[in-house]
Amino acid sequence: MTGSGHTGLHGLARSAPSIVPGGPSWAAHGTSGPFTMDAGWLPFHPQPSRPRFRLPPGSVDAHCHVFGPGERFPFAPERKYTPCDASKEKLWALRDYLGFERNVLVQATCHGADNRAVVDALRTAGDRARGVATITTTTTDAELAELDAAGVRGARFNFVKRLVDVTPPDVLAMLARRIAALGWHVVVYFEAPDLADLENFFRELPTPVVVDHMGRPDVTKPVEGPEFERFVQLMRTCPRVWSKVTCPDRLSASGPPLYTDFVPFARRLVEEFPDRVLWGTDWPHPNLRSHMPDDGALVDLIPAIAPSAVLQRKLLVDNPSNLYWGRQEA
Ligand code: 0GY
Repeated sequence: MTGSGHTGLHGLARSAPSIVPGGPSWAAHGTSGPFTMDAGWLPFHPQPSRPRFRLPPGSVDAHCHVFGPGERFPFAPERKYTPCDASKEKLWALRDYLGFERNVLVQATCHGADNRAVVDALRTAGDRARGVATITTTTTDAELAELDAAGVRGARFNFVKRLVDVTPPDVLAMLARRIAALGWHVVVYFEAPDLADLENFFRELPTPVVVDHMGRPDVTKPVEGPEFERFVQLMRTCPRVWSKVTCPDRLSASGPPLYTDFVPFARRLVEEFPDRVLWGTDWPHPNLRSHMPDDGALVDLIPAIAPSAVLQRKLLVDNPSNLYWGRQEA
């Protein structure tokens, strides 16, 4: 056999397309199929830095998404936004590049309750990924079993009005009872001003309740102030409530790379509830307006919110392992 495949006819270097973040195939290339990404959409970072912080072995990126690709996994007609494609291959490349070993894929609202893109990704990842799905009253028991077999361990209830048409609480309560029987949990996404109306509903859910992005506090307010105190009280009084200490890029007003206003909020939860916190990149970071974060810099923020090796191990390894990989298989 002649040639290595790396040298072109004229002796010029012909590098294979690279899916390494920062390589030629890594960057976002719009949206495939009959879709056009929204005007002003910020695609994921084209060249994330390699983190200086060394993640502990077994670390889990416990909040990330796949989008499409649209030509293979169409976006839902009821979606509120059309993103750029963000494939499972790119997510796995980011996982390896940053130093994670596993992922938890969260169904994004642009795919509605069509979980095929997540399920496809879970099937290729095997034991290296778990998922959180969106289900409705039309989801059958057979479909729940299929999701479970693929690695889904939770259902997401979304209360953010710019993302979804809200589902009535009695419907959600009924869905929660169905998934409780499978040993799944509920993931909830809401904004801090809505917690007062929602917290009784959360307290009565029959499963663990995992809150996305700390319930979206306004981090320009004091960390000991009444808004965040309400959320801390919920976690204190309801031991089934967990929180993701995620999304400095979404919550911070002070901005990158240090996100100084976000840090005390996340650190407070990590220190007070070390066994009920999760961390994730939120790649590919939908609906950002101010900037697109460098995923490597997000990883480098972890020691600021989890200052000891013990806290880091709980946040990145033990907690997600218990919640997503802990179920004893028959
Ligand atoms: C996130 C946050 C957002 C979007 C979604 O499912 C989604 O569309 O979660 C957002 O726009 O705040 O967690 O990715």
